[in-house]
Amino acid sequence: MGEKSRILFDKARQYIPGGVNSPVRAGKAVGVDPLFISRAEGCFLWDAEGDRYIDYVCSWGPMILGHCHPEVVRAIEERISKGTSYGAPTDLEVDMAGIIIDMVPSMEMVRMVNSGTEAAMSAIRLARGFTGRDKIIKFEGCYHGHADSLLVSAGSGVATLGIPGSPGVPENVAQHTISLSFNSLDEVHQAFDRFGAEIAAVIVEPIPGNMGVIVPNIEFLKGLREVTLDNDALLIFDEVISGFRVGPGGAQELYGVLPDLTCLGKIIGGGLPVGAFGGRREIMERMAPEGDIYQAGTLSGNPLAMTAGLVTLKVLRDGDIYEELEKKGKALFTGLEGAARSAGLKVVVNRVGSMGSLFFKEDSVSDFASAKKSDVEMFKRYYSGMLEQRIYLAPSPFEASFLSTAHDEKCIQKTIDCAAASFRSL
Ligand code: KE4
Repeated sequence: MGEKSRILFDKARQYIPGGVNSPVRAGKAVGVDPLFISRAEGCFLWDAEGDRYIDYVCSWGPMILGHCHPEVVRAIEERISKGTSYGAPTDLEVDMAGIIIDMVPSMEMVRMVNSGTEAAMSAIRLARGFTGRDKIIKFEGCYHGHADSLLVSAGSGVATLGIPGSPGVPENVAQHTISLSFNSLDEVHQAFDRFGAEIAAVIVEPIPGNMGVIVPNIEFLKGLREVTLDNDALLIFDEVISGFRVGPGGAQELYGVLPDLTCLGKIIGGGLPVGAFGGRREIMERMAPEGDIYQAGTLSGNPLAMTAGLVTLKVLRDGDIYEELEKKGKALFTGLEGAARSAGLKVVVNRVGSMGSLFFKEDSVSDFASAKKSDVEMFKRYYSGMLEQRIYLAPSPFEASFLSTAHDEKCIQKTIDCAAASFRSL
């Protein structure tokens, strides 16, 4: 870490808990203090020292077109002269809702919010209000933001009631959440056998990105659709990461499984704060002011954020960038896997399109239990080795790396070469 970042971090810790406005940025999972970033362009970040890094965090997913995409920048520059926020509806929100509904197969109506947390929290409240039921099922290792109902760890046994995942989450809130193993349909059936008529919804990241990337068993996703339909419960896909990342219609289009509600975020803001939730019309019409289920937001549908998001989604809709991202994702992760094997290391690489993770582990990683068995200490050494060579990875073994359209062959090859050097030093 450079001197300027160190000074800034020392000062930040006096004013901000942990010196950061979101915990994972502090780098505790890898034992490395954070770089303070001064600017970004394309696939590059520059830290406070002015050193340039190849960026695979991409703001945790949003920057699929790279930083400072010219069309996005130009659109924001033009829009800002019209004001930043009105607290009143604009044509931009109509256009944004329209393009999201066009692109996401299950969407008939959508409500804009300001974060993925808000999207998931609102979708849960809507599911509970619509079904009149209180319990929800989530999966260990899946993260849906920090709303109380979703900061819950698994109970003692399969299909038992959840326990608070953080101080401040009341027991009586956690007990409405059942946390099961991803990719395990048996556990889901056991939970429905036990609590069926009380379960409002199942919420799942169809392609988990918060335990590292897990490639879903498609039969698992199809099974979730079936069991929720059989029990009059709703299926909620949290596509805050996978939405518009793995294809124009997200994981639901890729795998052909249509949920009742979808949570979105990250990419739809083009780097500005945006979330959204939506789905079947008969469900969404229960939202105030049309219906009786309340949710609100001062800056929801903010004109600048809509501008950045609209331009981003139009480029994704009208360009043929997903084939390019698939090629780049495959080149990078195949290269990393080959470099690790050449260094005699056993690694598991999980990838879907331009999102992927590398685990230091011999056999597969298909859920949180297997992800946690990977060698985290070795990941820390790999992470530091890459950072020293100015490759900026997510500071946790349980996060995804992302490519953008701005990552070119030269950067990808440099990254593979740096990884080879890092692997040899492990
Ligand atoms: P936000 O409230 O951070 O916008 O979104 C919450 C959220 C919801 N659903 C999924 C699938 C998510 O991945 C997230 C947020 N992702 C984390 C890291 N993977 C954001 C990084 C952070 O927490 O600082």
